[in-house]
Amino acid sequence: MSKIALITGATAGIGEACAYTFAREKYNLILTGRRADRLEKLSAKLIADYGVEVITLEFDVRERDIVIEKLESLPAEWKKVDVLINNAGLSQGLDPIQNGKYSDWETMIDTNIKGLLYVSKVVINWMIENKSGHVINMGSIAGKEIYANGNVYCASKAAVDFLNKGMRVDLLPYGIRVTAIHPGAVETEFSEVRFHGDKERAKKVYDGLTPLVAEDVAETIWFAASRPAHVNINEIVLVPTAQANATTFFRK
Ligand code: NDP
Ligand code: 8X3
Repeated sequence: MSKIALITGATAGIGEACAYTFAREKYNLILTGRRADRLEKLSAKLIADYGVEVITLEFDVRERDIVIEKLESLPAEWKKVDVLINNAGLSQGLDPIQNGKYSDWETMIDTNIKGLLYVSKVVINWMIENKSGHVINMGSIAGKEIYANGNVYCASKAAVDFLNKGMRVDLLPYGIRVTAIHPGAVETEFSEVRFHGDKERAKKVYDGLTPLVAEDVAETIWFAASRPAHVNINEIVLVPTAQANATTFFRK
């Protein structure tokens, strides 16, 4: 019986790259996101290219009741999730705290913290029942160090860091593995989303350096997921070679 991975935010960037990586490794997949058209295209390609089984679930992780309803609607055999990748997340805005937009703050907190919790609670209870599982939480270098104007995004990822540590303690008796992945700059749709669709401004984030690509992060996640059952990778921080920490970049 193939293993199952549930990936949130699989319609783009790191989540989509994880879908390809885990399909290559013959995992059956539950892929989630808000853009149903992208989920359908991705699912068709993975089925055709890798011969895996895929279920897509369209939902917004902020909508608690819908998250629970959609996940609980899965057939019993699909609730035997081996790996949960809590990847859905975003940044909105890059403003000093006194100018921050309430709507940006709420979107980040509701998605990155509360959405991650809603999905986790459901899937963790299945893992407890199944007596195994691995939760992989997408943090960020932004949750390890603060940078100017990063305030609420950084705080939301610091919360993920601590939720990761909390899950690790609470799930210890159940043999469930818990890992956080904390990347630096990865060129995806992330900066475009942060700057509300301003592609020019988004591009400048990666000017003069070679950023990570989504596949770099997906392979790191696969490394953590593919360790022997007695090994837990607590966390990994990965950055482009041209990035020393959250604030220091070498640009040519
Ligand atoms: P992308 O913008 O390319 O992808 C984000 C994914 O999250 C999309 O699939 C999107 O799907 C999903 N998503 C966002 N909001 C919601 C929501 N409310 N409900 C459901 N799904 C949602 O960015 P990345 O791939 O770069 O980001 C993935 C994760 O990695 C995020 O948690 C991000 O914070 C983190 N990260 C990114 C870094 C980077 O530099 N890019 C570095 C460190 C961490 P859809 O819009 O279809 O719902
Ligand atoms: C994304 C990386 O440094 O842009 O989490 O916040 S950063």
